[in-house]
Amino acid sequence: MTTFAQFLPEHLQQNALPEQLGSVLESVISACSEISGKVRLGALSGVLGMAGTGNIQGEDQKKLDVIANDILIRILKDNPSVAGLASEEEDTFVAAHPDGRYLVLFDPLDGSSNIDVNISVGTIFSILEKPEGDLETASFLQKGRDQVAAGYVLYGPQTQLVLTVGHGVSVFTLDEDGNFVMTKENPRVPETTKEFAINMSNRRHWLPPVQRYIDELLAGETDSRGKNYNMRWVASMVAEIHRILMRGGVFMYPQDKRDLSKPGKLRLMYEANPMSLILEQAGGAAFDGQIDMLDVKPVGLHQRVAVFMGSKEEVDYIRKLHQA
Ligand code: AHM
Ligand code: MG
Repeated sequence: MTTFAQFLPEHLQQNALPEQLGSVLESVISACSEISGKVRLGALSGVLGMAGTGNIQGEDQKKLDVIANDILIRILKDNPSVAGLASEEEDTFVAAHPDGRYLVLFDPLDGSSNIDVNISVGTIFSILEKPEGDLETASFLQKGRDQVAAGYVLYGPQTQLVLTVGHGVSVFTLDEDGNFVMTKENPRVPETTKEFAINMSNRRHWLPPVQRYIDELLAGETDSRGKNYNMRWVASMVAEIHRILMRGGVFMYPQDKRDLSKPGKLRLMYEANPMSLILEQAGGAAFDGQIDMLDVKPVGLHQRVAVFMGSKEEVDYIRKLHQA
């Protein structure tokens, strides 16, 4: 059997990835291969449509949200190195093996609104070391900077795995035999960009720094930025971040005025942190409106956060507008 480690770039093999971490990654990846199979067949495997259930955040679940969640939990719970799991689709954490060394957090199928219309979706995951002592919610509440690995699998025209274990980023493509083969080593997010991603329909609800930033981008070369910008919005964070990793750009989901008790839409532990680690490892940046995303001290498993991430020059500029 070909193991995942064989596909790791040489520098990671030499850096002796702890064996147990390698095994947890293999479990995540094997779950994602299975999910990829379901996503690819769509209506042919009867997986499209609503599940008729809701998650803790009051969002309706699609059948594939539930299937992807069940696959990840089943495979990860089977791995003795996994101490516990936290999922966007579960109310509380799931305990696994008391002697396990790692905690795995995930959004099983991000971008659910795209499932039934055959547009890219993805799985996002984050791996932390379990602190000493009994497993409790607080065990998971570690800063993004403490992640020992993070990644996503994009179910797009190709199924691709993007992974960091803290030494740069590697990109793998799922081949016909079900193996993830490395197809790009250390992609770098261009520091400058002319492309942004935001859900413009929320424009009237944004806070002043974001209103001003987008006004400047839309004014293009006629205003202070001195160049014209292009916009993309897939409504699938994995697709968006992958585009930014490959060719630069800035992705935003800001807080808005509708409900000031909610700092944003996206979740810190399952979406913002893993994506921020990947982008930082590729030379990009991530900010929550106040500080670097990876320095945010989590207070809850399902905590939401404002998100600005991607090409460094844009994120730094957004930071300046927020500090003004
Ligand atoms: P989900 O986890 O329920 O799928 O929500 C996350 C998704 C992101 O992938 C995407 O960036 C965003 O929600 C799109 O939101 P909107 O539909 O408001 O544009
Ligand atoms: Mg999500």
